[in-house]
Amino acid sequence: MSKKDIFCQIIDGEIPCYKLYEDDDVLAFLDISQVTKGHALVIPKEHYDNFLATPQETMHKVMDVAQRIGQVEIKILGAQGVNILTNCYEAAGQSVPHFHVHVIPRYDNKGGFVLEMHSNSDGLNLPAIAEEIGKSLK
Ligand code: DGP
Repeated sequence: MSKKDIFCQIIDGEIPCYKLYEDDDVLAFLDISQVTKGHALVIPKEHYDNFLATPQETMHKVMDVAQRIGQVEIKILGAQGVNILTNCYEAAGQSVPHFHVHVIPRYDNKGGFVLEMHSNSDGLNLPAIAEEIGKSLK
């Protein structure tokens, strides 16, 4: 049998966490590596490797809790903004292979999290790219 990932161990109570919310399908807790105060993780209790591999109904339940935590962090923690993100596969920075959504409150843009997206569109054929992706979504 393959080894349980760390979030399955948290769900099963084998590893402690600072729990924020729990229902039959979803668990939310503080990320052990707080990039800003209140950095939360939201996960499905059933194991799926990442967002892309998660059935729609479960994904919606996880995102619903992520939205509510973001709203609370603005209202109660005094955050000025929130980043909500999920990494899929190692190439995108995923280190725990169990679907999880980061909810990262932002305070005047201070803290340990810098999200930088640099424009890199030189030489790209945008109509062809849109056609290639779009035709698979029909
Ligand atoms: P990612 O890089 O997107 O796969 O994020 C994984 C996050 O999980 C990372 O920010 C640190 C957090 N993490 C790893 N191990 C534990 C743990 O044992 N407890 C908690 N609360 N968080 C953990």
